[in-house]
Amino acid sequence: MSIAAAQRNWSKIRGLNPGQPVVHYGIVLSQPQIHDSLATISSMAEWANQFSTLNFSINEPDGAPTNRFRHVQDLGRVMRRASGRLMIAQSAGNFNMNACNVAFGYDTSAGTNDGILVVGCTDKYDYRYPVTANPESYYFTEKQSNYGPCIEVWAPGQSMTTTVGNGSVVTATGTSFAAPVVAALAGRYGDATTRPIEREAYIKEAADWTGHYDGSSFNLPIYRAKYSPPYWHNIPKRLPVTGVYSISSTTNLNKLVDEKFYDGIDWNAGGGWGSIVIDLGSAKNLTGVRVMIRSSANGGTLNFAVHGGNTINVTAPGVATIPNNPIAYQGSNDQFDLVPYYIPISGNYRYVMLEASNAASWLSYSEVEVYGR
Ligand SMILES: [Ca+2]
Ligand SMILES: [Ca+2]
Repeated sequence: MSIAAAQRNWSKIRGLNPGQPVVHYGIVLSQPQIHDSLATISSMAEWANQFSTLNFSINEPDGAPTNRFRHVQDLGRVMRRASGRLMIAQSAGNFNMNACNVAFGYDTSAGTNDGILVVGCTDKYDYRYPVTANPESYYFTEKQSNYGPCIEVWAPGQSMTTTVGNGSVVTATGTSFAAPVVAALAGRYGDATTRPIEREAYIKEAADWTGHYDGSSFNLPIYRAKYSPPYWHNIPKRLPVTGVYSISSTTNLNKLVDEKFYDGIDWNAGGGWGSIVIDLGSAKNLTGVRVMIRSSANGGTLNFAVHGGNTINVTAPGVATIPNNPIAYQGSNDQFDLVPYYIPISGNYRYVMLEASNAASWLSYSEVEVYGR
């Protein structure tokens, strides 16, 4: 919290966004507690009508038998759930190992447009921080920042002055300090309507190469998070929606675009296949569709086809299709209840038709967003 929002305290403490409102959600580090807290805080954000940023300085301990933050594991899934509302900055861990083994990721890679950033930690010279002693009474001594393809951005976190529980000031090191730097930068962009993947795009566009590599077997370039004004970056934005149609079911059509992900009032196709058409009001330069699914399955095939068009065939109130014109296909086999999918698309179209076939569950969405420029 001191990194993100502290007012100057004349003891070398000052946050990146002094005075920024922060909700602190302290928890016991058990799996049920982490799971429930992530679900609760994202639902609280929805209750408050806010899209915001979540700092998450937690990862698996060294030697953990399973990485529960993998995208298909329990904690990875609840992170994906929360990413509907909150851009998550997660610490990469401090064991000098591949962060894919202890933090969020898709086995061997990070995800673009998933609203989640795993953050590596640099020293003040922008190198991956070396082995650093910490004050043992407060922190473990950290081996070295984790590395690898699940890290999307880096930030400083070595030898940070910080206050501890009794109010004294210590110097400490770790990715736990780097993640809130990114969370604070992400929090500077936009407002309470700015979507997690928009914040993620700002951070990734603004990051610059340090000229250094991580020095691991991957030897990936170190991109440093920094702030630059939003107007420098022509990132894709969520597009306003003027109408929604479906030939599958017209019940709760408006709930697809009511900015609620977790309220339990959802559009349901009434079977395994369904189609919806989204009207953007005028032709837009499209970049992607993000859809939060509901599902009765844990795993199982879910296939999407996206069509673009500039004419619509309305046959009854709320019932319409557009001519077949596929602009993207995406298959998945990692479906769970309340996880989002991002489907990249391109072209200039007013109407977007999203067809999906679910082999493992009824087909249902709690929210759909279309992005473009
Ligand atoms: Ca990401
Ligand atoms: Ca909704």
